[in-house]
Order: sequence, then C-alpha cells, then structure tokens
Amino acid sequence: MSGDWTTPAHGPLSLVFIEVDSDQDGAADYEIRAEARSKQGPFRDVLSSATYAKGNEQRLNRLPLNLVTPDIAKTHPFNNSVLVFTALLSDLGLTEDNPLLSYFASTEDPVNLIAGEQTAWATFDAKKPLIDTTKHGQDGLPLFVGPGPVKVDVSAEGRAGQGPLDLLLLHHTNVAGSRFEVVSLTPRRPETWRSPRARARASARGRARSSRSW
Ligand SMILES: [Ca+2]
Repeated sequence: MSGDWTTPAHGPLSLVFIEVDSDQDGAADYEIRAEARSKQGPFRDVLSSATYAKGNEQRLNRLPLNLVTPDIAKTHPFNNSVLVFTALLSDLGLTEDNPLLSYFASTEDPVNLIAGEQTAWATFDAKKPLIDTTKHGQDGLPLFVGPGPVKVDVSAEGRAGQGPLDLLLLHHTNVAGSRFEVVSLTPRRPETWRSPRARARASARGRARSSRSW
C-alpha cells in the first residue's frame, strides 16, 4: 500500500484484502482479510488473516497475520504499509488436481468507504512454484528474521526459463519507502547485486530493484 496505516484492521474493516479466483472463471470466490481477533469488538490488537467464501460472513479459517504470532517474531503489522496474508489451499477450494489460483490485492478507504488501490490479477500454480521461499525460512515459512542471507530455491522449470524471476522481498521493519524490493533472479549471468548505496537510491524513489544470478 502506498501510504501507512495505523492498523490494517480498522475496526471490522480490512484496509487491505486479497480476492482469490479458484476456478479460473474470472470472478473471485474467496476473500482474505486482516481481522482483529475479536471480530465484533472491542477490537483487540491481535490480528489474523481470515478467509471467507465470497458473499458469506461465516469465516472459514484464520491464521496469524504476517505469518507468525508476536511471541515468535515481531512482525510489525501496525504503523506499516506491507502485509503478508496466510490462507490454506484447502480453504481456497484448491486440491492436488486443481492447484491453480488467480488473485489480486485491493485496499479500501476507511473514511469514505470506497475502493482504493488494486493490483492486476496474478496467477499462481501452487503445485509448481518457480521459487520456493519456504524451504530455508523459519519453521518452513517464507520468513527470515535477523541477520543472515535470504535463501530461496529455484525449481528446474524456473532455471530453464528464459527471463529473470522476480522475487518480492518485504522488509517489515524498514522505514517508509524502503519496505519492499523486487529482487530479479537471473540465470547464467555474472553477479549483478547493486551496491547498498544504489539500492538506497532506488528505495528513495519508492521502488527498489536488485538482481542476483545463480
Ligand atoms: Ca471463480
């Protein structure tokens, strides 16, 4: 989201949400929201990633927003502008034989109750991810806490592709303007990491892009 929020779950309203199309008919079937632990209020400051079938207010499941609860890692959901939602494939109607989902992210203006920003649809094959961000993360999650390298695995199909693979890296603890970067993973090319100074300049423009080869 381009601006900061104080909380992504503004009372009962989720300022950011994900719409998921599980049957590839162009219409969303599920919605994933940021939700306070107590949905009806008073709204506690423990936040969940809650999954609903579209048009049904009976929650299917809820998992920690930003992957883990605060006792495992400080994930800084408040006064921020980046967020990670979690949902189980089984809660999104996906199976081994139907692993394809399309999704977009959207925001809502809590004052005027109108739609804000919206991304384009993106499609993801859960059975064949080109980049595995979980294998080296904490507890099998795409989560990297503290110093150390961020390691990911690239599938054989990903390695065989012609173009670079873009990896969205979120920095939850960074200051505004430096909370995300797109790391471009490029096969069979020399090391092209940008220097920290170059990355800082790119971040200052609101969008950082760096690249790395394997
Ligand atoms: Ca659909």
